Amino acid sequence: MQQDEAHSDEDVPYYEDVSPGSGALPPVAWLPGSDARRLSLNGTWRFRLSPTATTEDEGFARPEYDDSAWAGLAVPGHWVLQGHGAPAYTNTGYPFPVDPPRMPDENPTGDHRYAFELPADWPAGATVLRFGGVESCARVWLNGTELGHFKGSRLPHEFEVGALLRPGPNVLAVRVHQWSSGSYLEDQDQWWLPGVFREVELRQRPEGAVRDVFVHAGYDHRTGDGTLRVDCAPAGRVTVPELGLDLATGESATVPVAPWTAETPRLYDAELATPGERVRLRIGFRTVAVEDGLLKVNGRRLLLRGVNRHEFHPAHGRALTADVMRRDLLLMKQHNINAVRTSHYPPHPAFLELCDELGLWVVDECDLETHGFAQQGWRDNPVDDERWTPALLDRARRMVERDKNHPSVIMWSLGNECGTGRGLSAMAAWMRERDPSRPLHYEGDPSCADTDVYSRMYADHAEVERIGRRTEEPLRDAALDARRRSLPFVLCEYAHAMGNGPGGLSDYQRLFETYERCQGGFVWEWIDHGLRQETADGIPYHAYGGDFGEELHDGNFVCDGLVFPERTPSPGLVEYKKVIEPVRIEAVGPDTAPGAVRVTNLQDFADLSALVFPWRYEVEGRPVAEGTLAVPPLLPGESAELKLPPPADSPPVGEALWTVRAVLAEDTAWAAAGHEVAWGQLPAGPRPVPRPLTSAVAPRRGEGGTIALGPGVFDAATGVLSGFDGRAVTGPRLDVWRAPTDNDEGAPWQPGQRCGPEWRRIGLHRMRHRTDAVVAAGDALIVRTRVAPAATALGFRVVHRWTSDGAALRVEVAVTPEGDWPAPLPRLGLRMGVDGDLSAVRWFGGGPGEAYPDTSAAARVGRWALSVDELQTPYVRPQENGARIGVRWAELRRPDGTGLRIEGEPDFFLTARRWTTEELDAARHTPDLVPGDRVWLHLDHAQHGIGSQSCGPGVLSRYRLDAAPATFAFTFRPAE
Ligand code: IPT
Repeated sequence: MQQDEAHSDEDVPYYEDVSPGSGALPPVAWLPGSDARRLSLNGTWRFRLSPTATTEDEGFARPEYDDSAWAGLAVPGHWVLQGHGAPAYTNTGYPFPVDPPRMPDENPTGDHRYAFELPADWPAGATVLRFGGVESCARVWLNGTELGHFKGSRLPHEFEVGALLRPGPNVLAVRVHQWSSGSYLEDQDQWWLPGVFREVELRQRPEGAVRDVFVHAGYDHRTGDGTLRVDCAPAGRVTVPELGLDLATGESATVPVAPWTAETPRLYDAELATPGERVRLRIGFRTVAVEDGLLKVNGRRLLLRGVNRHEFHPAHGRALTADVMRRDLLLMKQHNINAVRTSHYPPHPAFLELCDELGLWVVDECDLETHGFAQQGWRDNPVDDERWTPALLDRARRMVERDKNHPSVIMWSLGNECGTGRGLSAMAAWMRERDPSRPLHYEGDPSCADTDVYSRMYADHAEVERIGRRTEEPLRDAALDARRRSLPFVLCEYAHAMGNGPGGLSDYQRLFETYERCQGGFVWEWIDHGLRQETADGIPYHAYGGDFGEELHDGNFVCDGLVFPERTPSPGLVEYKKVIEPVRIEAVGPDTAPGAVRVTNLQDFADLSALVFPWRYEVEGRPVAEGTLAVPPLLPGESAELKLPPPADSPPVGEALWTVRAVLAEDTAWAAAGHEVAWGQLPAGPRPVPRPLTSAVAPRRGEGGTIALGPGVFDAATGVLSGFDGRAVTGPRLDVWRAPTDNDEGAPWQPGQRCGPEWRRIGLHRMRHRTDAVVAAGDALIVRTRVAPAATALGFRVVHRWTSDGAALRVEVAVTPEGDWPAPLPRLGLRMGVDGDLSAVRWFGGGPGEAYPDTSAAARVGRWALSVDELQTPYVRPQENGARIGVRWAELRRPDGTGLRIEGEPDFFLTARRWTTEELDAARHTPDLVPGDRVWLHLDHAQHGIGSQSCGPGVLSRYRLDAAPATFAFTFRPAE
């Protein structure tokens, strides 16, 4: 067959060639504060979508083209979120055939036009047209003249347009292809969202204006001096009034300064003046170094309490406003987070400005991921193919040049999950040369040949411990191994926050605090990427992969954040806040009556003078006394032991606890005075043993095949409680099933047993109950049952021993597993249905939020009150949720105040909801959960831990719920 010349490899169209683009200006620093004119081109543009890229009609770029039939489109924005086409989610698989750099004919292409008026007084001369970010390839015309094209979605691109601008009306035309060669480099785990999603603007460039500036501001912790040098083209002067500095660019000055750290984000206002422009700079003095095997800033080891942050908004995708960025950062600071990895691309530059201002350590990551090539053993990986190196270098340059002046950026990251190769090494070499002041990060190369820190994702606790001891498995190459073993260690991703979880955070934190090499990490990830949708009847919910009819998708793997899509904190964030608290408050002395508290400053730079320490003494959750603890302004790493005043009521009547909190003494940029940073609780005496219920009445035969015992009525045939205090109840019966969480389900590639699938295989979701005996034995009613799934000999023998004092009813439950259980149990407890109007819950125990065995750090003992509805955690994909831990007693009341009180021996997990576990398990989205006429209560003696197996290690052995004999009891009373 003749080769068709028009389709030879050499002839690929611009959007498929491997070049980074054509016609754009070299990348420079982002300089928001300038006295040169700017004109925003954001607004409602005109838009037309074509299904393919091969549209020949370029006439649309002509100013006079009639676009009146086109739709309106908000820019910045993604067209797929504005009614044109649909978003699509894949994790690692490319949603197009892997044949780099080619793309299928179906390549949605959006033609954009924007007519704008240039102000009459806009100065003649140079003007730059700046695109903050366009996914994935844009070809640009101004007033009919083509400027060029570019790829590199989350990177800025600028064109010189001064000669093309005209006073009055101008027309900008942009053709955007959803798919391009660049898409092969942008295989990040997120929605594919084409469009002009960051701002577009004109920047006037006066004669003698700043072309580029590089601020070098180091800090010498030995002398307390900062050294400033500002390199600029063209030359000019820099003034820093607060430091009395006035120096030429290129010249350096050393003066005493207050350093910049994430804890103390001290910025100095400065001005750079060149012949044509005045630019505001905000200078933070700090020095980053890898020294003595540690990552240090200003001479001190850092502990990174980080998150991975994608740019995401549930309605606008990656088009974020400054308010949304600020909201993220305020939430992070308020939850003790001190570091962000900008996974997996440079964020909007305004975000970094905010990081400078509010104080966060930033790992700025390049817009590069080629994960889909892993499926073919990295064959044809662009990262190891010289033809792609210019594109890779272009991405490295665009990031470093744009972001080089931010004190918050302490490391450059080459990208994410792109294997290894010559292109990556070339990027690293260029970055080192251009900016030797920042260490390099990249996780995907185990040899660490190009990096300055050893970084891993999802390593389990045991491995992190080995790394901490520097006894990890060696690399085959001895020299590389020795080098890697000398590097500091970070977990660039850990604790997969998908659905309920992550579990095991405290256990990681203990390792980071024990081994200096382990310098913390970044939870995966900050936010659930659920897209805001409505059902046909207007019920809001969040969509995930597959909800837009994608033929290939990865479901709800895109919802794995510490905040829900609308940026409300999930229990995982509350847990993380407690685990990473920068001050530790703990008991010293005997467990039951410590009497003294140890306060430790876990910060790296600041003393404790910004905090005050209120305490409170509570009995049965009721405040009895309070005051303020005088804590000295401890330096980082220091601790002090302080006595608490002796309780006035000793011995207390009930369970007595001290709660000591660390709160902000004064307003800060990120939270108001009084904001709680850390807390600790100490018992003030032994926990009282619940009063035994004296059985005073005996079971007797009732009417219609029932047995009565005190306030309880039982079905004589099954022995199941059917009434309590004159109201119908269902159960309680033994229950071991929970609606598997994402972490229970586990990811197929994770090692170890995946609980969810195993539980279903055993049949825990379809247990059968058999009654073996319902007998009176003195004052007690004994009910023996066997609870087991079909097709197996596995099961549980259960003995219920019911007694009553006439007013209350107590059941003692003894459970004996039968058979060789191949998996842990989801839960072990009783399930019971009660009246649906028992909707107000009060309890004394752990709260106020959800907690499971390995997610319980944030649960504090107190008296809490929430409605049944408020007890639910609205995970984007419904799953087990809402347990309250360590519950001593709980009361459920009707609006008229009557209700039911449940006391546990020992304390228990309480879960209450308006649907059954089976309904919860079947639900795919929140609107699938429809309240029934019952409240279903789970009174659990135990729960299996949560772990992080949706993309990490499973439940640690100490949090496993293995099938084993157990006894526990509950007392039911009418609420008083
Ligand atoms: C890791 C990715 O880096 C991240 O983008 C995200 O996909 C995360 O996993 C899971 O949510 S890669 C994984 C295969 C370990």
